[in-house]
Amino acid sequence: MKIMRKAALVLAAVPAIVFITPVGTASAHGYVSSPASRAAQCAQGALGNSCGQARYEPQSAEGPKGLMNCSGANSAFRELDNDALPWKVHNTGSSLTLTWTFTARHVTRDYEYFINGTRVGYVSGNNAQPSNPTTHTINLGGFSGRQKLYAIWNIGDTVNAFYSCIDLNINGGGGTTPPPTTTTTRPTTTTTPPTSTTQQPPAGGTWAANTSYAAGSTVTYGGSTYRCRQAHTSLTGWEPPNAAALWEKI
Ligand SMILES: [Cu+2]
Repeated sequence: MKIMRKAALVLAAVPAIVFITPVGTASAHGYVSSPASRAAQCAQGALGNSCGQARYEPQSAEGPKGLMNCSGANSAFRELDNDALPWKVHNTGSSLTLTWTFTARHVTRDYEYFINGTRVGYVSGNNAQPSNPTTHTINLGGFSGRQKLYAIWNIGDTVNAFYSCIDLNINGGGGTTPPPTTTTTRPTTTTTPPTSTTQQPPAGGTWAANTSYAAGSTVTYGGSTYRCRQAHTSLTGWEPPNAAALWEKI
């Protein structure tokens, strides 16, 4: 009788351990909570069910360092990369204060902020644990109008980073930023034939890991051709068919 009771106790204890562990791990990370990043808006329920896992874990858009996207190329968070969703846009001047909320204060290498490929902010993490929350003020420089700010938290003791995207309207421009008008003054006397300046995306040959790809470049893989959606350095596992956030089949 005594042995039976012991066995029942052990059996009851095992599932509890099995289920508690993954939940604890999954909740551990961080995101930009203010101004509300795309993931924060998802967690607030602002986009209903169109957010995938970000609705429940805004802090978990984790991926390898060096990406330029909102999901960390993590397919459970791919909705964050969708510019067509009705993201709330935050109006700001050229100085922007952001708040990171952490559910685990990982040792931090640094924070990087990018707009359109330009790094507009950098804060060292001194390879220390950040305080929670952590606030940064960055200068958005010459950018105006509708912009997507990439906020990246680079972890100090893993290969990974956490990605947040914040949709901004800088300096009240509104709408989309018009492309800069090039005022080329041509001498009227010489009638030079127009040189054909067809912008052909650079052909990158066959896809390879550990290669830096620019947005718009093309590669072949498995007999298909793909166009790079956003600049990144490739890694094994990010083959074009596996990384829809990075590669578009053409
Ligand atoms: Cu974590």
